[in-house]
Parts: sequence; structure tokens; C-alpha cells
Amino acid sequence: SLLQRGPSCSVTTGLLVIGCLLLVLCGAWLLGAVFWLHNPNQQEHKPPEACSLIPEAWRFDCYPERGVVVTRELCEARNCCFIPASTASSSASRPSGKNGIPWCFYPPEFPSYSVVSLNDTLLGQKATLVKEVKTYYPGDILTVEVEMRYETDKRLLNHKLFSIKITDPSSSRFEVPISVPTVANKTESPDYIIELSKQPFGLVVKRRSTGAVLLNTTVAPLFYADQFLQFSTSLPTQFIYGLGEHRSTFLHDVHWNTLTMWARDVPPTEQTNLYGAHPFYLAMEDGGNAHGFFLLNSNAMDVVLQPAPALTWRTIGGILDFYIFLGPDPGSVVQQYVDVVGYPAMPVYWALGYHLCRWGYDTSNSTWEVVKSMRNYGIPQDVQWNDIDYMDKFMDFTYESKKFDTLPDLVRDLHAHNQRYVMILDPGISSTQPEGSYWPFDEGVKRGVFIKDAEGKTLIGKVWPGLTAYPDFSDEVTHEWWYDNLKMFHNKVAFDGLWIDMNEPSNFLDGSTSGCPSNNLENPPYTPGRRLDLQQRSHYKHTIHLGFMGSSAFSALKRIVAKRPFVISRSTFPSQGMYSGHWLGDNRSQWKDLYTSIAGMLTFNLLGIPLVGADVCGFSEETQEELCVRWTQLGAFYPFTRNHNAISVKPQDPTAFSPLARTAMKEALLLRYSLFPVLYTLFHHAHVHGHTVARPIMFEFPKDVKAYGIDKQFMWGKSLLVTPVLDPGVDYVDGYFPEGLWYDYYTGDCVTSKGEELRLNAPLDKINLHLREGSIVPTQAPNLTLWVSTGQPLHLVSALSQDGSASGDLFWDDGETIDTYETNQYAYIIFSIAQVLSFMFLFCLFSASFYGVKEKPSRVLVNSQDAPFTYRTNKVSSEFLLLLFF
Ligand SMILES: *[C@@H]1O[C@H](CO)[C@@H](O)[C@H](O)[C@H]1NC(C)=O
Ligand SMILES: *[C@@H]1O[C@H](CO)[C@@H](O)[C@H](O)[C@H]1NC(C)=O
Ligand SMILES: *[C@@H]1O[C@H](CO)[C@@H](O)[C@H](O)[C@H]1NC(C)=O
Ligand SMILES: *[C@@H]1O[C@H](CO)[C@@H](O)[C@H](O)[C@H]1NC(C)=O
Ligand SMILES: *[C@@H]1O[C@H](CO)[C@@H](O)[C@H](O)[C@H]1NC(C)=O
Ligand SMILES: CC(=O)N[C@H]1CO[C@H](CO)[C@@H](O)[C@@H]1O
Repeated sequence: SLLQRGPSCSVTTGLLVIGCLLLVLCGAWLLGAVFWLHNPNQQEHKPPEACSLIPEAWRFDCYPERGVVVTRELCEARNCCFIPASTASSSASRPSGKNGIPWCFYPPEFPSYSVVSLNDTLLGQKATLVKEVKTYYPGDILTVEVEMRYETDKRLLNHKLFSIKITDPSSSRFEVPISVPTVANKTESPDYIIELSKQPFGLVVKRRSTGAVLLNTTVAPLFYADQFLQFSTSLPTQFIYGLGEHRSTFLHDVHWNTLTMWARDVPPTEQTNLYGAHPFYLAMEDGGNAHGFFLLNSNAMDVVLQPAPALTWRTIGGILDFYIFLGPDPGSVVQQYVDVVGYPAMPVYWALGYHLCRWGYDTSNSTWEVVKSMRNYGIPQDVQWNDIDYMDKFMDFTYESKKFDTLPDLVRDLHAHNQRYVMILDPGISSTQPEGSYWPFDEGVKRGVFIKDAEGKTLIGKVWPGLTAYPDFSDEVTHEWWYDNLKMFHNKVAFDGLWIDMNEPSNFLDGSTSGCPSNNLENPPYTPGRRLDLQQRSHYKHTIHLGFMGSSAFSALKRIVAKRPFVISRSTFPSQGMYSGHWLGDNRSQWKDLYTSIAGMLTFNLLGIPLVGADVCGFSEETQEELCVRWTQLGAFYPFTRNHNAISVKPQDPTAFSPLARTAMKEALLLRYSLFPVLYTLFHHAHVHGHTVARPIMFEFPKDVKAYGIDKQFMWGKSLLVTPVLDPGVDYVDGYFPEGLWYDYYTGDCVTSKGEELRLNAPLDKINLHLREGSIVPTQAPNLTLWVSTGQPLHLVSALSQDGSASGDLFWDDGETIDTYETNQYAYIIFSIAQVLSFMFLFCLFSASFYGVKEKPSRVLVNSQDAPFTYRTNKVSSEFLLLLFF
């Protein structure tokens, strides 16, 4: 029978292990051939009934290896069920992610672990699991330990967190060194119910209030082999978000969709793993509850979504350490997640201004010309950047002394205009300079900061400067060396922030100058499904890099500038939000990329990295004027907004376009600058409470299923709804408005929506922005820099709800001192209107407008004094404007 232990599969895996990754295909082909030779007379036979009873949507893949044509023989050697799928679109071989229903899948009785002992602990329970028979992956671990913790969390102190850690008691395996808070107390009244199945081992987690089954791991066997760890769960919903970094819609497709996570340098492409790895998902349940799931593991992995709906985690190292967050609303799931991985840093104020960059400024003078031209046209700009052009032979901590002769002067001039300077740095350190001529490398060797190869020699790869060594940022010694380098460079060029790139890390060689060693780390028995057709640009061994370069840059900068550090990173990992923001990589100047940037921005807000945006106007390829205008309008609402361009294409800064386009871009940026108090306050809530900044509509309307898939619109906090134009040649846009009153931000015109799509006017110079009823937003007169505009008086815009109430808030401090909230050097003001005209101002403001005042008031009293006001009305709205002079 199928379940009988077949012959050992060591021959099979032995073949697979041979050679580098690109040989996997070939190895797999050999494998098929070998089996065919050995079993030439295998006859067709009917699968047992247990197999045919499993619905296709519930098949858990028993043969996930890529590029293998899975035959009945191969499958049955694993004691699995083999039934070709019914639809034509499915196929036995799955060269890329979405190829459908597996033909080879686990039978219900596939051997797995059983619980042999179970004890109570301080925080929960601990169990020992034992499996009787080895499976086909080498290094199968037959005894594992499961620790279940019913925790209260660090800051939130609620009862909505449950975590499980599965380890090998006989040896210590790699654990991700991020500091997850140690929690003090066991939860007495959790929001969940845990059911443990002992044989086979399985775990069911239910939401106590609704009975929804959030996790059920009995749906497929648990694997815990040295380089193959896998478990599956049913999902209560098809609405799954998160799981970065991928280029996809915001809502993931659960139809046999494999999302691979392995940080890698590749221009954003569908169905491939990109620069960052974030094993966290958020799920919307029936009825509007939400929960989250986080697997704390940094190895290359696959996450498989299937229509049951169900999900499989498949990783090739480390341990299984996971957390479930019970919400119950989507915003609190994110709060509970960042409570574990770390709260986002409070950005320095100018981080929220307009940033300008390109690859291909030939000289510091030409960089400077653009800055001057921006000033001449009165277009806001806070920060000027340089890409690798500024470096001498692309080497870190140098600048090209001829073409970039005036770089220090440019930086001084920026500072004189309250503007800032940011430049790029890569992790790769040139290793081929004559001894004594390049301190970073010589000193790095001396201090032993570089990553070594298997033989203990400095590993040499290749990046922009040619051959390079890679600093090991997980080592404290490296942080000191990195700081010393930055400090010396800062004495020459007084930069204000850092852009860290290529830190996946990227490598133009396969492995190193001496290739990739033939060991089981480089050639794991199972390779997660990244694209095999591209050059292999990262090493398996270097997973540990993730995140550390960001924290190193953050702490060095903190020491050098003694203000809040500004760091933007390409590669990211959970907890990175504590140190840096992120840009969405090397996107193209295409309308499609304009659209997908919204999903990228929303996903990173879910992942605790709210300071995020795509390259405005697109990076590679020539942009077009109309696209660039629309992108600048959307970009005005990215939490981080930077226009960045590739080399050898036309300039795309706002001054490069026609007066009409230039003016439209300027207006969009002025709008952003006027909303700075709102944005800054949202970042305060991200930093202190783990809130999102740019937010999907469904976060505010979790019961509105029509909002679950929306990724063409989004909100800033709970009050502002942004509806950008994402298509060429149109002067209107269709947008979804959840039930309620919505006010046009510019005119105060009001629409009442029943939860429907509305067509809005959208000429080239307009981005639609609506205020949700019941909100008050603080604004300021914009100016060329945030330094100037943040000195302007406040103007409150209030959008009254149907019963005449509204509220809003403002966080204010000096914008740059470290830890102002933590050390009580800030003001926090709540604006609230219970009934029109009986509110208190707690703040010295200049003016306020109120949308939705139904009748003209006869008198207005401010601090018991009559105050001047104006009132206007038309058929859709009324505006009441109060001018206050203090
Ligand atoms: C549970 O306690 C028993 C008796 O003290 C011990 O033998 C066993 O190893 C414990 N099991 C676990 C999983 O800690
Ligand atoms: C843990 O419980 C004790 C006793 O109830 C309480 O004093 C303490 O504050 C709790 N600690 C946390 C972190 O909740
Ligand atoms: C969990 O999954 C198993 C296997 O599919 C199923 O038999 C069981 O009913 C499920 N449990 C719950 C609570 O849904
Ligand atoms: C940059 O401008 C300065 C001042 O005009 C000039 O002295 C210098 O030669 C210029 N540098 C280059 C590389 O053109
Ligand atoms: C900036 O402020 C100055 C002085 O207050 C003012 O003259 C100028 O018009 C403002 N610039 C913009 C772009 O609003
Ligand atoms: C504008 C655009 O295409 N953005 C995509 C760029 O790439 C990131 C991943 O790095 C995606 O998440 C974005 O959607």
C-alpha cells in the first residue's frame, strides 16, 4: 500500500544535492531518468480511495521541487498520492509559481509527529513530539520540542498574542537575532482557544468570540528536517495580505500562488522574490475580524497559497518560531505585530519633504544646477541626493575629486537654504586597491570585519567597484569600523542621511571569485522557487545580513549628526522599520508601475515600515510628461516621496517639463507640504502605537467587503481619502467611497455615499482628495522647504459629521531631536467639536474652516470674545470660515 515504507530515497536526494543551483534542473532530469530505468515496468494502478477523496483544492504538494516532471514512480517513492489534476491548466511540473494543482500530494495518513509528553510552563505548555520513521529529506529530526506561550505583549498588554516555537532539543539551530520582547506574564483570559491534537500532532487556534478557525495544522504533515521545515494550515478566508516583498496586487491571489522569500537584487517583476523578506500575513475573516501570522525565520522559503483556502510555509533552515495576533481589527493586528518586531522610528521632519535624485548627474555642478532651478521655479524641495556617480571608481567613502569637485560646497549651499544632502552607500568594499591607498578595506581586513568563505579567507564577490569584500554587519566590531569610515567621510562632505543600496547583498558573481562551494548550504535538498534563469546574485549563507546594515547605518548616523537618523534601505527584514525606510526598488516609468506602487506602499505599512515610496516618475526607461505629473500627484501622498531616475535617460525633475506640467507638479508638492502636520502626526502614531500611515481603506472600514481588494485608492490615517489617476489620457477617475459623508478637500463640496463607486473630475492638475466626515486636519501654508513651512500658523480644516461633531489631533516637537516623545519634549493636542461653536481651542492658531455647517451662525465667540467669520453656501455644501487673530 501507499503507506508502507518504501525503499529509502537516499539515492534520489543524493542526486539532487550534486552541483550548484543551476544544475538542479539537470539533476532533476537525471533523477527522473534514473527512476524510469529502475522501474521500467511500473504499471498504471488506481490510487487508493483515501487519495481520491481529497478535493483538489485541499491537495498539499508532496513534490514541490521545481523543474521536476513528477511521475507516479517519483511520487509513490515518497508514499504520496498521485492523481493528475482535472483541469488543463494544471501540470505536473511547476517551473514558476502559479501552475496549479499538484498531482502528487500527501495522503491523510502520511507519517508525522505525535505528542509523547506535555507539561505546563510559566507561560503556557511544552510538548515533546516524536516521529517513528524518517521521511525522504536528509537530516530528518525525529524528536522535536514545542513550546507554546500564552503571552501578554510588551506595550499593548492585551491578551491577543499566542506564540509557538519548535526546536531540536539535541542541537542548537540558527535563530534570527532580532530582539523579540521577553514577555512577563501568562494570559489568563485569552481571546483564543487552543486545541492540541496529539496523534498526529496538530494545533488548532480558534477565535473565542466567533469560533473562527484561524489555524489548523493537522491538514498536512509537519516536516522538521535539517534543511526542510514545513507545515500547512487551513485559512478561514481568501483575503490574505502582506508576505513581502513581491510585486503583486495588495490582496494576494490564493489560487496556487507560491510566494518565495529570499532577498535578491532584481527589478520588480511578478512572481519573483525581490529585495526584502517579510514572513508575515494579515487575514480578514468573515464579519470584519482580522488576525495576523508571523514566522520568525530568515532562511529562503516558499509560501504556498491554495484555494481551500490554505497556506504552506516551507523553509530550508532555522527553527519554526511563530506568532499569531488576534486583532480583532486589522489596525490592531499591525500594532500587535510591530509590538513584537519593533516600532517604526520617528522620522526627522525633513524626511517627509520632497527628495530629488538621479543616477547620471555627471558632476556636482550639474546636481547643483537642478537644485537652483527648483528654487527659481518656487518648487518645494527638502533634500538633494546623489547616486553612485559621486564616488571615485564607485568606492564607498570617496568622492570623485574632479567632476564632483564642488560637492562639499553644494552641501554647504543646501544647508544654507535649509535643505539636506543624502548619498548612496553600498555594502561591497573594493578589495583591489594598492595597499595603503584605501583605508576602508585595509582597516577592515585588520579588524576582521569581512565575511569569510568556507576556508576562512575573505570572501570576494563583485559589485560596482569591481571585486569587493562584504562587511559582516552582525558583528559589533563592524559597526565601529563602519562608524569610523562614515565619520571621516562626514568631515569632508557633511551629508545628512544615508541611502543604503545593494544590501541583499547583491553580487554580480555566482558565489565568489572561487565560485560557490559544493556543500549542502549552497545546494540544499530543496530550493525555494526563485527564478533560475537569472544570474544567481546572492549567497545562501548571507541571510544574516538582512536588516543589520540598516541598524548599523542608523546608529552610526545617530552618533555623527546627533539628530534623528535618516536611512533609506533597499533590502529589508522584519524590525527594519526601527532603523530605516524603504523605496520600492528599480521600477520602470510605466503606468502599470504607477499603479502597483500603491500595493507596495500599503504592504510595507502593514509590515511596520511606513516610511516608504516608489521612485516618482519611474526609475528605468524614459518617463512621459503626463505620467510624471500623475506620479508626482500620487507621490505627494507616498509617506516617503523621492523622484529618482536612471542613467542615460532624459531628466525627469519637475523643472524639466512644460510650464503646465511643472505647475501641476508644484501644486501637488505644495499640497503635500501644507498637509505636513497631518503626516507628521501620523508618523508619531506609527512610532508610539504601531499605526499605519498610508492605510488601505479596509483598515478603516473592516466590515465593508467591497473595500478588501482596493489598491487604487488609499487613506492617510483615518481622515483623508486619496484617489489618484492611474491611466493615461483621462480627465476623470472612478473611486470607491465607503458609506458616509465625504467632503472634497479643496471645495468642501459634500457627497453622501451608500458604499459605491463614484466618478470624479480629474483634470491633469488635480489629484482627488476627500475628507471623511467627523475629521479635523491641521494644515500650514506651504513653502519651499519644510523648515520654512513648519514655522507658519496652523489652519484647521474640519469636516462635520451628520450630527455636527468632528475630531482630530496634532503632534508637534522640534522635528529633529532624538526621542522627544520618550523624554517629554513635545506637544500633543486633541481638537474636538461636539457641537458647532462650543469648542475650545487649546492652541494658538490663525484660522479654521468648517465644512458641513448647516446654518449661518449669528455670533461666534472665541474665548468669550466675538470673532470675525465668513459663511458661504451652495447646493452641495457650506463653508464657514473663522479668522482668529491672537
Ligand atoms: C514533562 O515532565 C516530565 C516529568 O518531569 C519529564 O520527564 C518530561 O521530559 C517533561 N516534558 C517536557 C516536554 O518538558
Ligand atoms: C505580571 O503579573 C504581576 C502579578 O499580577 C504584575 O504585578 C505584573 O505587573 C505583571 N507584569 C506584566 C508585564 O504585565
Ligand atoms: C482540522 O483539520 C482536520 C484535517 O483536515 C479536520 O479533520 C478537522 O476537522 C479540522 N479542525 C477544525 C477545528 O476545523
Ligand atoms: C564647477 O563649478 C565651479 C564654480 O563655477 C568651477 O570652479 C568648477 O571648475 C566646476 N567644476 C566642473 C567639474 O565643471
Ligand atoms: C514662502 O514664504 C515667503 C515669505 O513668507 C513668501 O514670500 C513665498 O511666497 C512663500 N513661497 C511659497 C512657495 O509659498
Ligand atoms: C511602482 C512599482 O512598480 N512599484 C513596485 C516596485 O517594486 C516593489 C517591490 O520592490 C513593488 O512592491 C512595487 O509595487
